[in-house]
Amino acid sequence: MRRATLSVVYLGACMVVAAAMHSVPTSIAGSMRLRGAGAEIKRMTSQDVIAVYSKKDRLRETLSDWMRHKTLDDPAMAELEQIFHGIQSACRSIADMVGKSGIQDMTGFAGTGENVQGEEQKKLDILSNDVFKDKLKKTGCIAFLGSEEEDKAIALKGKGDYVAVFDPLDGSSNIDAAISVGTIFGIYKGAQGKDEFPLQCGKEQVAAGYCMYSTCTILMITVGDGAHGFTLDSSTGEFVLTHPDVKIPKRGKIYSTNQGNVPSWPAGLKTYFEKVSMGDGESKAKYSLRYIGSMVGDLHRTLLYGGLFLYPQDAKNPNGKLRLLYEASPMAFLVEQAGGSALLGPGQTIMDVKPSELHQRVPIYIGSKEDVEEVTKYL
Ligand code: FDP
Repeated sequence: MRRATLSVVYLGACMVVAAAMHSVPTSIAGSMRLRGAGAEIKRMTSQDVIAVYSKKDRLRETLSDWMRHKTLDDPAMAELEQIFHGIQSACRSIADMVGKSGIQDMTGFAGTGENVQGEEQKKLDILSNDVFKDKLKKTGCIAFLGSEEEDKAIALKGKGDYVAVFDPLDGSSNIDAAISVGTIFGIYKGAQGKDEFPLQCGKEQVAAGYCMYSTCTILMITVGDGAHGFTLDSSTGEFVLTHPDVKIPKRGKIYSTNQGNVPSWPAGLKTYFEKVSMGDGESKAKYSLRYIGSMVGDLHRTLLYGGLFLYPQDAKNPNGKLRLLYEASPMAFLVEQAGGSALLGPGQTIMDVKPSELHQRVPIYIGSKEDVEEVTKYL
């Protein structure tokens, strides 16, 4: 074999060994091999490969590290750190179930009939609910749980002062078509000494977030100091910081809604959509419609690209469709932390609404500040 060919073989072997020993993604190893296979062959050692990989990926901060640092700065965060440990673990399991649902007979309806929301439960709704409840219970820090899939709030025997509300698998009507779905959660304090689930408004939340199960699994969270996104690295099982301190653009060019409901919406909204889609709104930009029909997916895009997500009141749902406690309020907290806004009407912030019951619904207009202000002028 010629010397140059031998070097290529040697380099390739290093990549394979390094990839196997240190989980170097084959894409990285591959791109290095291709670059080396040009006219001038550069000999790289496995140490070189590891150095590149370590710098770029291995040394990224994980969610566990991030929460640890928070607790080191403020020991009062210790229980919240435990809660996030449970949330991460639940989200990993749900991501795994969602990914395998098609091959493990976990798609379709559970056959349990409708839940308290009047919606038929999917198998994965039930499984995800069980996982999320179990992982939160095991933290020992939570006194009450409220879930979309449970008729009533659950009182736990733990001594904690925390309350967790969640929708374990939002957007589950999409699941059989392998479209993005997600988990949404909000965390409150103030349970100690209470016999009943304490209903609190969104601004009392101490943490909130969502986990999106899509082409990758992303956990977007806030503990009140910005919105931060962590992506699941499936080779290590860790959520790594990929979206630090997300800021939503002040204005976008996308609106996201079920436009099929326009005829039964407040009349002004029809005018709003006509204007922005013609480039005749306040920004003079021509808007596009993007609607997945899965709140977590639609909100994630809105957070990153800017624009507006809305689910208004309509003839069928006079108070809107989305639930205040475990959909609207956690998303409002996150979006506000990213510099956006979440209203249920002109000047009425979602975070200020005092809930009257666990499954209460609210209309929602959420996203870029200027877009939310503009659309609510039409109500
Ligand atoms: P789903 O019913 O599939 O669980 O809250 C429920 C939700 O999805 C949201 O994720 C989504 O934004 C909305 O309902 C979709 O509702 P429409 O089908 O009425 O558009």
